[in-house]
Amino acid sequence: MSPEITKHTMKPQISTLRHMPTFDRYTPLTPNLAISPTVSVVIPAMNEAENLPHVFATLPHWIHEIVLVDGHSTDDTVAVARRLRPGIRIVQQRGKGKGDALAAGFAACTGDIIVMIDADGSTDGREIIQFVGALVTGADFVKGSRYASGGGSDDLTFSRRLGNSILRGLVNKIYGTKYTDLCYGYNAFWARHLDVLDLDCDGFEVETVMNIRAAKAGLKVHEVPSRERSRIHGESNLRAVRDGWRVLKTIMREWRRPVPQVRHEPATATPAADQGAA
Ligand SMILES: Nc1nc2c(ncn2[C@@H]2O[C@H](COP(=O)(O)OP(=O)(O)OP(=O)(O)O)[C@@H](O)[C@H]2O)c(=O)[nH]1
Ligand SMILES: [Mg+2]
Repeated sequence: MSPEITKHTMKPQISTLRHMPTFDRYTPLTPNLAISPTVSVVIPAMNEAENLPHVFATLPHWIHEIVLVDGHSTDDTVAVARRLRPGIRIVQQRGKGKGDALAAGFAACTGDIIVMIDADGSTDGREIIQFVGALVTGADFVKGSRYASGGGSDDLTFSRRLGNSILRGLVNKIYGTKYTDLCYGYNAFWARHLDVLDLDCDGFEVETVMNIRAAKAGLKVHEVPSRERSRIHGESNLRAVRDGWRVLKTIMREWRRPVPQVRHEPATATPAADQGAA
């Protein structure tokens, strides 16, 4: 490295330092990493009382809030959630479906970052740090991917794999994306992008809507590998043909939808705003 470059990179970045949050705003996640944004976790849950202890046991201690969206459960979902986490925020969804539940949960969040995970024990809260890590280092929207290297699924049957692969291929072709997964319930994003996502769908097409709108708006989308387990107790609410058809109609409908406007990063510098020293 030439002496000039060394000198240049050693300069303190005054403009960045000026916008750094004060020390007390940082939450340590590991001995090597502390972040200033707060993290909300949204969990849609319909009759998942038996699974909640497993799900909550994987959630990291540094989460700012858990928002559980109850889908008119007829079991003890809400009571179990309150017993396990007395500080939990419960949102009762008004309508029906996972999309409707997530929209209600997102609207109730107070964190800077929103992570969505399932309540059936299939998604592991210990992966949240990877989603958050990608966001604080530059991503706007982070997709969990079961097909990325290091990811996987115990839950995908042959027909679901085939359906997901056809629908994903269609999205990549139409919207110019390079997604390796499409219909997966583990995702995270900066809360300021909620306007871009502008959720207005009811069912399991919700992840497709989010993925397409993020791409159309030009958000920086990263994928992180994720390992999906089979649900622990209870039965799936997904109906492959019905919901696959809904996803297909969504892919076509979104094509004609106007491109949403992105809200840019505020002046407070995160590493995302760090343009580098050179
Ligand atoms: N609040 C609410 N949650 C829902 C609704 N439908 C599904 N969920 C939750 O959304 C998550 C995903 O639903 P699942 O039934 O597991 O569907 P899936 O993961 O696509 O299907 P499987 O792979 O078979 O488990 C779970 O936490 C459900 O409890 C709903 O109408 N309202
Ligand atoms: Mg599931």
